[in-house]
Amino acid sequence: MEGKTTMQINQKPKIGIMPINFEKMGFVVVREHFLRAIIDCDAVPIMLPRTEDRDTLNEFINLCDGMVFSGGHDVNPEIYGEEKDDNPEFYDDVRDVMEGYVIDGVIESEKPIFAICRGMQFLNVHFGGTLYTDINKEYKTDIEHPRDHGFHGIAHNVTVLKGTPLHNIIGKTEYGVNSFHHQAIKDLASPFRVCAVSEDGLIEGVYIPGDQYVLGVQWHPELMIDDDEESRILFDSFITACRNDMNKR
Ligand SMILES: [Mn+2]
Repeated sequence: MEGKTTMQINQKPKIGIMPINFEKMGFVVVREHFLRAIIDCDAVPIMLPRTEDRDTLNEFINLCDGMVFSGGHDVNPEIYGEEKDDNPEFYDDVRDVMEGYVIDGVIESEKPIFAICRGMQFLNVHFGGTLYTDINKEYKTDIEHPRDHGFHGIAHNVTVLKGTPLHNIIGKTEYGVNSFHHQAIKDLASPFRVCAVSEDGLIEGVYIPGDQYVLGVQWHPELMIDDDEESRILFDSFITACRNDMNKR
């Protein structure tokens, strides 16, 4: 194509995001904040289709340089041996199945993982951990974790544990976060270590030690990114890991 400007392709890391089922309207959706956060970090967001089809999911696992396991429906408690709440709208069995499959694929291919809220909870359950199905009923606390306080509002503080990747990334030991969850990690699955804890002792951040970037947070940094420096730094660290891995491949 001499004399013409060739479009540059395959320069930016491609970041997969789990879909959320919006059944009433026949849509699957992602929160727009994720798209903006990823584009702002000079990467390309790609929403996965909501499907259990393994061939399709394999294509996306291969295509993506990193994976965001985003928030969404509750994890079906039957997966960790508890009873379902009576509201079927809480759950998305297709997402539970596809997410488990994608986690295995991304772990096997050693690509970076950033898990948020439900994403972190599901990761823990997938590796054999358990959850509080409803914090309000099962955990004594004065903090309102399922709080309706707007996207940016700080609901509670977390203590970020020194020496953990999260502390290395954001460089703070006390940090204010939002909170939109009524499930929470109860028993931590064996590959994980805790990196953040809320004031009432709930696990709010986890990671897997080792070379692969696997980080989960219970809050929603994508919603705080416009006016919270640390949220931007968090996304940037994840995308940087994706870019570095991509360049090695
Ligand atoms: Mn919380």
